[in-house]
Amino acid sequence: MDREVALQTVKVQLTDHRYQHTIGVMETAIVLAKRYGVDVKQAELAAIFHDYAKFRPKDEMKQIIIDQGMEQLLLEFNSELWHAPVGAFLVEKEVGLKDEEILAAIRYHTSGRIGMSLLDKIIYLADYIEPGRRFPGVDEVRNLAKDNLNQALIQALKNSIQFLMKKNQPVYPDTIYTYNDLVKLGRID
Ligand code: DGI
Ligand code: FE
Ligand code: FE
Repeated sequence: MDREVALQTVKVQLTDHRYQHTIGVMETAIVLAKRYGVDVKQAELAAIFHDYAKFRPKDEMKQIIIDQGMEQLLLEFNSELWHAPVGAFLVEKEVGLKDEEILAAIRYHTSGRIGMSLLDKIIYLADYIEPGRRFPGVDEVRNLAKDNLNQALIQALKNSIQFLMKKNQPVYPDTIYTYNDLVKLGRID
């Protein structure tokens, strides 16, 4: 799918602010894809559609999670987590995009997953470090992303988990599993 067609398709689903974020994620994902040898077209499309379902009503997302037999545990956690798997479903159904690797990167862009693909990692990180993001610790992750994708990801996950814990919020298990998976990967023993 052509970039301009994809952008027009997603623009009507989003607020202006979220569309600008999407452009930032796309540009960042392309830089990371070139740096780490990932297909640039896949990174571009996954980035463009990653927040496709962000503004769907909660009731609609909940029904999709139930009807499609998605992980029901999602329903017990923050509804902010829902737009990722629901987005992957809707991008296939409504946009007709069928590339499973792109759909997986969309599906796991909020929670992460054990065994993240390079494309998953690039979308997760691009979402976290795109130029519009301003929060404590983001510059450290931006710098790490220049030469160590896994270290950057570990730092981003650590920040997110700490952020949730500081607010006494529950942490979705997959986010912790992803963190553990990557930390174990880096161990020598
Ligand atoms: O959709 P975006 O705002 O661009 O970013 P995102 O898809 O990474 O969504 C992150 C939001 O999800 C953020 O407000 C924190 C919230 N959240 C709630 N519980 C969890 C969580 N994020 C993660 N990774 N894990 C959680 O358990
Ligand atoms: Fe998102
Ligand atoms: Fe996003």
